Amino acid sequence: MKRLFALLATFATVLGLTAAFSPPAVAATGCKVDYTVTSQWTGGFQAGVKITNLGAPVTGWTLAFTMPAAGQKVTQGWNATWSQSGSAVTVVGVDWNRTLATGAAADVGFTGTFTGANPKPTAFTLNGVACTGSLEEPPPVPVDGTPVDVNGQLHVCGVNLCNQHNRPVQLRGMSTHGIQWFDRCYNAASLDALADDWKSDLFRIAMYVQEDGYETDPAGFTGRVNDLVDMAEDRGMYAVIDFHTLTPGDPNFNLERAKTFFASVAARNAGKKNVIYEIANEPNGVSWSAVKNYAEQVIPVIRAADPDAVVIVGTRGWSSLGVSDGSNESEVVNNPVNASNIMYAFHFYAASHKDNYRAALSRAASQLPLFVSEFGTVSATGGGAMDRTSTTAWLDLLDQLKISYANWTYSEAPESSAAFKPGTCNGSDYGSSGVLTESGALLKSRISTPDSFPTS
Ligand code: IDC
Repeated sequence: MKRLFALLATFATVLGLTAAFSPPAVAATGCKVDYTVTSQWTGGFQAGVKITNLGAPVTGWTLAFTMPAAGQKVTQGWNATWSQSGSAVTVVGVDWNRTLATGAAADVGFTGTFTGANPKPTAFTLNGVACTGSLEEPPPVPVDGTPVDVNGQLHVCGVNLCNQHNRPVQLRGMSTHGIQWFDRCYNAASLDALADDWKSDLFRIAMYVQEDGYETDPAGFTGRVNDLVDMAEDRGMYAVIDFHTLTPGDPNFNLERAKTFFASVAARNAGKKNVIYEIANEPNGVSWSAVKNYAEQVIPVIRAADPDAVVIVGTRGWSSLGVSDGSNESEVVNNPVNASNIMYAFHFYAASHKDNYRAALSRAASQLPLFVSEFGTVSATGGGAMDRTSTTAWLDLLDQLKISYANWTYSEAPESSAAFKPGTCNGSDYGSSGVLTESGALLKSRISTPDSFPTS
């Protein structure tokens, strides 16, 4: 017997089959791969790979595939451990997605480079079994309950926003305009429409500090923010309390106001599960170290009153992770805010901010927890033509990376970033095609698709 084994082993080695004598990988009897290039630019691209296990449940998986063209290289992957040797790419599931029941899927993705052509990869295998499955995708099963019912208290886990089941979630929703100007747009009917018709998961409350905002009436604005938090909570939506600093761009200008404001709203809302604090909308004209210093003074004030809420920290260059100031995410990666359970804001305006911003977000997404707490479909002025192509590329990327977002604005402001036509807020219709702008119609179509929040 021993002799036979040795003989077989020798024979196998000659044939290059030593792996046959290793402990068997957990077998899958079938699989399906959906490969989608979500965005492509000169010499670079981003792709999503959805792996569906059609075989027996697996407790660990390795996806392998071949890059057909010589210049195709994976530069950065996410939601798995990625490696490449020549044309062979290997993708190994990580802690939270390595178990796949029959029919379950894992979403992974990567950014890559290419020279010349960028053909679709071939020869996908899952644990060594060819992925030839072509079962129709079942439509996502809408879960019962509101976003807050299903997800409960959120927290940051790794680079993701996670729900009460410790699973990554993406929240999709809308931001108010400045509540000092468009308060009339936030009432029972508009919040009902946002929750029921738009099926929004979150509502960002943009409380400007200057420009006739908070500084003119701290008690009044604090009260109004709290009322809007309650209105969101009543409808099962998350509320982002946005301390909307903009001009001046150094958040330290408002440090004392921020401490006063957040001490108050954090104490008042500590018992709620739906509140996320955003401490500085868009730092600009200021160094990252100054923003970090501000954050490290404001976050403890929030934690003292509300220890478990997620906090979003603005980033340099109008929350572009420094990109709009000629820097990039490395200044944050190398010098992160000294606090836990925080995310970093990334803002973009689709007609102004394109491939290099998408590339920065893609790189940063595997290293930093990111939250797109504001973006527009138009130019950074809030006006100009809607850029459908760029907006779609952005939203596909955010969906792929499970990055939460809020769109500027759920308002009737006379500018193309607003979702409603002027005059809408005099009425009670906040959802039909007659009241929506081009941007509003696009956002409603994106936000209202079923959520697929993990429930266990
Ligand atoms: C814009 C509003 C506009 C207002 C202006 C000044 O759309 O009506 O006059 O602010 O307050 C941001 C800011 C956000 C801007 C928006 C569009 O966070 O306050 O709103 N924008 O310019 N960053 C990038 C773009």
